[in-house]
Amino acid sequence: SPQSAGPKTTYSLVVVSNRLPVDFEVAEDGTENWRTSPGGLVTALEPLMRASDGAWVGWPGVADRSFAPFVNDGISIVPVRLSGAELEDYYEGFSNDTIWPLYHDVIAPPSFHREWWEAYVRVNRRFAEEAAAAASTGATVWVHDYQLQLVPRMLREARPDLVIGFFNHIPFPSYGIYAQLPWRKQILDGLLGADLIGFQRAADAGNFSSAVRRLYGYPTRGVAIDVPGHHGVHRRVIARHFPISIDARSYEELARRPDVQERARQIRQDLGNPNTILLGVDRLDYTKGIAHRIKAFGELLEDGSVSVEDVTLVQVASPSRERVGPYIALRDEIELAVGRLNGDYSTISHSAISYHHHGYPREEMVALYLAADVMLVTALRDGMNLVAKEYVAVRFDRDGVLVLSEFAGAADELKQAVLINPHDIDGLKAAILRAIAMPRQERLRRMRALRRKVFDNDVAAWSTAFLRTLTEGAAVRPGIPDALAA
Ligand code: GDG
Repeated sequence: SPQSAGPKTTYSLVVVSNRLPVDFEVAEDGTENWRTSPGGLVTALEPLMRASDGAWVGWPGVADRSFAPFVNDGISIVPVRLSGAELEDYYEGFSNDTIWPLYHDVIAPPSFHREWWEAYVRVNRRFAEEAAAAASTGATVWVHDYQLQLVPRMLREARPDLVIGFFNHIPFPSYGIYAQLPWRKQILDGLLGADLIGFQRAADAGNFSSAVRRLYGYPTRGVAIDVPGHHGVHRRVIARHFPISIDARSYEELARRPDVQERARQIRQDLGNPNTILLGVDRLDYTKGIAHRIKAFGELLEDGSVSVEDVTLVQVASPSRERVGPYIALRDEIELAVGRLNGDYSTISHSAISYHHHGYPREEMVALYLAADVMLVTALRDGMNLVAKEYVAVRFDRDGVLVLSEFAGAADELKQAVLINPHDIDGLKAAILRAIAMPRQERLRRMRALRRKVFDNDVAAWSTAFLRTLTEGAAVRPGIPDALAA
């Protein structure tokens, strides 16, 4: 087991996120253990946390269980307890059925329930208390995502000595949409407790600043917001974009492995050797535009532009939020559409859509990316979309075409992709046909440019830029005694 006892009690860098980088699991035979979930965030922060004596505060993935802090793989883990009822109200309710749909431009209608909000406040307070207890004097605390927007303010009240950063992984909506939120002022105030608030796109940061102006009237200048504090001393809060990325090199390394390449060949063969493999990889989420993609592909089959012998769509829809109402309805909708298309067009030897409601190991995902001639990212709204970047990182052969929604944050950087508006089904169909027929020279030219973008701004560059801006800003922050800002 990678864990060992005896962690120290305070740390100079504390990361706070809803989920820990480790999950507590109980197997069917009752055995219990910790499993590392190797996300990009962990990969990016691991070296920094080891070097600077860090701790990670978060929920371990099971309700109604308390765990003592422990060390896993050199990182101190501080588990936060959630009850089953809190999980329903704070996480499935307020986080995933109020904030998530609202911040994704109300693609699904957000539900507003006062008891969900109360649970959100209560759970945010618990995270803030755990983080405050784990942080040494003058420590840097980095809070992540929409589940924990009240934590920065709560932390600042308890610990004015701390340097506090917040990163929002999802979009921040325009004021007209944000204004629907009954607790719109409280959420802004919660976020403004941070010294630095990071967003995926410049437009998200702009939306946030304009909500602050509209609801609080605080003056903003560029990325700086002047927040009145105690005794007439103003704090300068920075709200700007830091587009997140992936550990590009590790994806390329996987793609270069002979067994992964062999698996990619096998996939193509098992699909009946079509000329073109189209691929979609998403959590099964209504923000990802899976239905739009299937509709466009279905019309291409219907009007005879493509045939199932020539083109197969592989769709991985990994299970997600399966107890939240709109997600249950979405699954039915998608699977009805897939079933219809396959019923109408598949032959014994060739499927129209090869559909998979599964999570796969990363090796299998990389083999799928390698096998795919065209990657379809058709999100209706997406903070960034890491799948687009992973596809690019994997294609060391510089081949493959990325079709990318303008509404994904990634479109700000990945301009050499074939950019589409997923609501425009005719435009999407034309883009798919264009991608299928794109000459090799053009594919190579575009992919080379895309790869430069992704490798130049990998996830290590992202976290370094965020933390440098956070700590450098804190050193010159007005209103904080130098001794604390050092
Ligand atoms: C949020 C924001 C933002 C998916 N299925 C499997 C699997 N995945 C992996 C992908 C990718 C990740 O999950 C999904 O990341 P995305 O960025 O595409 O989307 P969200 O989950 O919605 O993430 C998003 C992100 O936060 C980071 O800030 O980019 O906009 O919504 O890495 O590869 N991985 C494996 N098996 C699967 O079946 N192994």
